[in-house]
Amino acid sequence: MTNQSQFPEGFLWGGAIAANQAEGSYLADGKGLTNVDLLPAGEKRRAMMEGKVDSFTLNHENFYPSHDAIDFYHHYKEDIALFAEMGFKAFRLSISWARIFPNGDDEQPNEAGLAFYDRVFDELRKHGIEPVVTIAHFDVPVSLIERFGSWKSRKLVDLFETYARTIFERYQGKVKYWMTFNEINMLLHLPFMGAGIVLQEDEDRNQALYQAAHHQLLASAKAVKAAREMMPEAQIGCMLAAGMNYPYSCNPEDVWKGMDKDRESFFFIDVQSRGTYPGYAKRFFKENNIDIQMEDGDLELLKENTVDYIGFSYYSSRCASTDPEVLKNQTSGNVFGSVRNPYTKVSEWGWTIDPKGFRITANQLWDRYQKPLFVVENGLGAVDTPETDGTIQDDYRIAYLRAHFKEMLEAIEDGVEIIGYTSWGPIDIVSASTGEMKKRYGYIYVDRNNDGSGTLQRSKKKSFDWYKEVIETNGASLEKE
Ligand code: BGP
Repeated sequence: MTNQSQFPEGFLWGGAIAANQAEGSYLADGKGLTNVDLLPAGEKRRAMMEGKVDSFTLNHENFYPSHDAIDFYHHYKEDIALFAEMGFKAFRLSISWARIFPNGDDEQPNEAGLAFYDRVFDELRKHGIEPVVTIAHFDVPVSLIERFGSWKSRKLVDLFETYARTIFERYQGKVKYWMTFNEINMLLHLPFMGAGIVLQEDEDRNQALYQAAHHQLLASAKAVKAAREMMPEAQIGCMLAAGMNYPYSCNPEDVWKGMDKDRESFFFIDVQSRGTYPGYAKRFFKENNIDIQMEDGDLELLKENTVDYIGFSYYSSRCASTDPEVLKNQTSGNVFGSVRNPYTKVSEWGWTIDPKGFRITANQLWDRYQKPLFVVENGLGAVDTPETDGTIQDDYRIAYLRAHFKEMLEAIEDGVEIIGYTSWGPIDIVSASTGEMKKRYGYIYVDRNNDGSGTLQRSKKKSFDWYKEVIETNGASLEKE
């Protein structure tokens, strides 16, 4: 790092959560049930997230972590005050579709749901914190899944547009930064968790998923169009689960495989940001007998309504190999498994830790799209054990974040335009992939355990003051460490 390196003025430091992982109150004030509310903790979770779902009713033998989560629904004032104390400039949260339209297609929006987010946005504004809103962070009203098959159906495109227009109308003036679908590429990996899609055993998986992807891409473009019409000041982006696939070796076969794997994710952003279906996708569709049903005007809609910025999450880089021996050695990392990289460490959950990969990925996205980037998720999921005096000495988290911040600064020095950074789970929340509370990302500890026990009391970890200083000095404090 050079002496001159610094984060741009007005850099949006903050944190990010999702409705279903934080709010709890899963049926309060008229909210409808969502796909995520059906995901139990424990062994059954994974298969359901992947699309193997045989019932849409709750089973009282299961524990469902989203139902109460950390009760942000009632603790939001206290939590936002703590974020303000850390000096947050931005806070990313999602709106739960089913709080606004409990069945997804109700005649009228649910006023109590709308009023909740009004209260949250007003509280953020009171503290000078810019809300960054994800319109859909994985959740779909169950009613739409049961009646239409969720995003497999084109019906959802217009219903999503109505939902988006409703919240734009209500919150314009309060919210400037919007994002359409969280980690849109998750649809290919965890279709039920990511998009409410159930797959039958005899169903052509690719056909179903890419048709659903087309519907989400249309819905995203319609939301962009509506945002432009209704809120000329707004910035609306897409959101990618990012992390480059390195070729495991310089064997050209491995290099090609890495590129191919990256394109599996870039496909979505290529459409959302460049506005056209890329040639490699058309070839993939042809070779796999995928026939995307389109209507007149679809391609124009996509072309004319591209995003303003690229939001992305970065937790891990990945490795691609064609060598069967190498392929045996796998590791996880934000859901997408990958060959284990011998040069990097992994977290307690097996996620690759690769700060340099953050710089590489940011450069890769910038080179490809030439649009401002917004890092809307990054962080370390770890077990935190309170000391006897109740303090939490999370030096491992500080080390992870420090290394990533330094690489983010390098990317900025490389010329990459990054407008902000919201770390994942600034307050401990439920893990999306495992449903655990034990996998913690926060600067703020929440006394809640995997089985739902605990007082929900909030307390500051060591990283709280550390992040506060980073924000206060706009990153200059990193120089002295
Ligand atoms: C991303 C999701 C988040 C979040 C994060 C961490 O995929 O957008 O919702 O949870 O990953 O994952 P986990 O909670 O499984 O540790």
